[in-house]
Amino acid sequence: MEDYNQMWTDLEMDLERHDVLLNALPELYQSTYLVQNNRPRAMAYFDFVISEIHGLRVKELVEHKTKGGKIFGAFCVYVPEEIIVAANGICVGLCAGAEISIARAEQVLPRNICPLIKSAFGFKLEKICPYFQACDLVVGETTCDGKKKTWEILSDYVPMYVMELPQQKREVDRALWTGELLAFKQKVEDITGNKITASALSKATTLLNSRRAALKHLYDLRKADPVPISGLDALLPVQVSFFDDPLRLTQKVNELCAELESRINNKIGVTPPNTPRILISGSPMVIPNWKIHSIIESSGAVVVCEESCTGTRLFSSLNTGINENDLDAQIKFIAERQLKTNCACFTPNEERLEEILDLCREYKVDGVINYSLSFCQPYMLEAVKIKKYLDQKKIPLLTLETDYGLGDVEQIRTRVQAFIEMLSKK
Ligand code: BJ8
Repeated sequence: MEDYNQMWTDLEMDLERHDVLLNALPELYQSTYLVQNNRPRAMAYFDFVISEIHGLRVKELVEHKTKGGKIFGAFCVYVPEEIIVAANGICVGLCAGAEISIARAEQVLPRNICPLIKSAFGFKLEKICPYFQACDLVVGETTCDGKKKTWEILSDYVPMYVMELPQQKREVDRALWTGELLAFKQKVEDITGNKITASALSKATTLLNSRRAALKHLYDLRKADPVPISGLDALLPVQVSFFDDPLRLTQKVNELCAELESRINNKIGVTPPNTPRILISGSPMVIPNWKIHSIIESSGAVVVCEESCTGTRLFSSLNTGINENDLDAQIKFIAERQLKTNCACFTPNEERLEEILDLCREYKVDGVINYSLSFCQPYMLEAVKIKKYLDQKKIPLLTLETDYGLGDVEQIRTRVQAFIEMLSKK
């Protein structure tokens, strides 16, 4: 591996703490990913990305900056990447899934907020995330209270811009969100110095639509029985898509899909027939948060779908309204596409219940595991409605709440094993 110390130093990182973070990853990856049998060959690219997680891609970001390009950090799929790309910017996801930075974050933030927020905030405080360090602007949004109030504090450390996301989907909310997109477009133009044209926006939309379509194709292939890829392996391209080059990621996912198609044609699966098929629904799972998949798949079941922003919510609808000549119409279409993303921050959110049921049927799911990060109120509270709804549909549900620590792994494993055993007897 290339020596990136100079690059990290230039990004004003804390190299000692960063070493602690990076040194822990290979062992975790080995014991979670590389021990799996019968992995698709095309996963080699994603293994490589993980081995270079703070290297090659960051180097590309730095090169982009050297040429005058700007980097935007985001924490939510509601941040319109199309607008950033149309201004020749690069958007990277800054949500974090590692426990190492949480203690430092808790010196500033209250302890009882979700680990995703604390982990990311701690990354900035500790200066151990080169993606964070490379950002020219960090874009927050008013989704859950934890994020919303953290942005006020984070703005002491990094230039921030906050988008006001409505929590309902009425006409007035659509108008508000469209206005927010227009204001954001102006901000992106100011930061990059590039005017966003209708043609640039349509090109950016086409590019990101192709990434969404590739990921959707990957998920569609998981509907096969036997399933041609493990849940762990399928999750990784989604997680990587938050920071990798969109065009390259799309090509690599398409290569993976081609291999999976051939597996399906030859009836090659990663698990034996009748392995219980699980849908995970809930909070996002960010690298290196592979805990629940790992427990499920080492307990005799297979994860066939994630109803999550690191899953189907990332690509649930494509932006079909590309009008090369009309910028305002395109912005409206982006808003429409985004507002089909059923985050638990919306109320009411009946569409999400229906979406979960549809996914259960499409993926021939035996049971649902509702996953909430600790203190993630939107997803924990929505689990109450999901339980009632799935009970009526006679779909078994297990509800889990956990953080990034490994202290509860055995306790969760016991519950997951009992759930899978129950599914196997049905
Ligand atoms: S659209 S899911 S990416 S907000 S886990 S920080 S909700 S307390 S991440 Fe999300 Fe956008 Fe919604 Fe998707 Fe808060 Fe929950 Fe933490 Fe969360």
